[in-house]
Amino acid sequence: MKRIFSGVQPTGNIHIGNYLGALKQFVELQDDNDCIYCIVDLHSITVPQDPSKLRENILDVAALYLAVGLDPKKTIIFVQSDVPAHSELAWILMCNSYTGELSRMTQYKQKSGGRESVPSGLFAYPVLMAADILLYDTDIVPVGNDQKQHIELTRDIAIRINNAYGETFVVPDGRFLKEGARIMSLDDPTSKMSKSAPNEHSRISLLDEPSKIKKSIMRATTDSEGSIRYDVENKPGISNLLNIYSVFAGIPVEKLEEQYQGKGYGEFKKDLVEIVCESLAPIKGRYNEIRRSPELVDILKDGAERANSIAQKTMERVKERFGLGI
Ligand code: ATP
Ligand code: LTN
Repeated sequence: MKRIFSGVQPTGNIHIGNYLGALKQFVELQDDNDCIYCIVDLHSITVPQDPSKLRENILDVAALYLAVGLDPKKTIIFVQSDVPAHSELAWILMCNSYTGELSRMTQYKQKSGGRESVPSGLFAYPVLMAADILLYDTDIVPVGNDQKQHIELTRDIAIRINNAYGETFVVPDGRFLKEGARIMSLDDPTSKMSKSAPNEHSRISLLDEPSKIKKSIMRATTDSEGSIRYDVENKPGISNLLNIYSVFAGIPVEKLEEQYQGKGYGEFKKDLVEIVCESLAPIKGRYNEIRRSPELVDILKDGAERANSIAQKTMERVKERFGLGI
């Protein structure tokens, strides 16, 4: 049994990129592994959040975790700030990471660019992520491609501390899906689909209405060539749609290319609308049921208790290695 850990920020608009890159893997892994899935609220406050909205967003993600198929009997589901050891370990890791390596993180460069003042938390964000992972002796971290650099940093910090203080942390590996790892924006297929992009038609959120999904897909940027062919460099729009189709329908991209040979973008997009709507409808149905259920908070409380007891053990070990406390 491998230990699996991953997290999603409670920042609203969970989209099919988050689903295909991360959540879908979470579900696949839960039967044969020891899985812990977190709602990383401390990460979300690296940019300002409305407090009452944040709490709602936390419950939204928790309900979505369950709606996509996570089973709280098989996995631990909890909120990051309910386990104080995340912040505690992050400090210790911060003392063992360098400003040089943190300033090379592309997500930091993108998120801090153009700001007059940059919160230190935004800079330290990947160290908190490393703490999340190392706290649970994680073997595997299922994430989208955009997190590759953060996983590398986590490994570097773990190896560095193991070398300096003796075996302290398990060195984790990332797990990235071939097709869903990087779903691109529908209006600009050269940038990744994102929760925060201003154009709502750039993404498909898991709870979107079918009419909105139809509009977003029918408007999606393609090219003028007219043939349905996978070629990321020259045809990023169609390649992205082929990827989305392939993962939702479980049909390899090559098969889809054959199936749509000689057919137009309109027909392809219409079929894609149907596949996406059909796949998301049951998730939405379950979400509506779970979100209102009082059981949701109980699941998170139970998850936090179980996570806390694992985290405490790691902290004892870490403090002992570092000579901290009495
Ligand atoms: P966004 O950039 O959309 O605001 P995020 O990556 O900052 O989202 P999270 O909600 O924490 O924030 O991401 C959850 C998971 O979804 C992560 O594993 C991330 O790698 C993955 N993910 C995010 N966007 C995509 C995408 N476009 N394609 C595939 N995976 C993605
Ligand atoms: N940084 C990630 C979210 C995240 C995470 C984690 C993912 C925070 N802590 C631990 C995996 C493991 C993001 O922005 N998507």
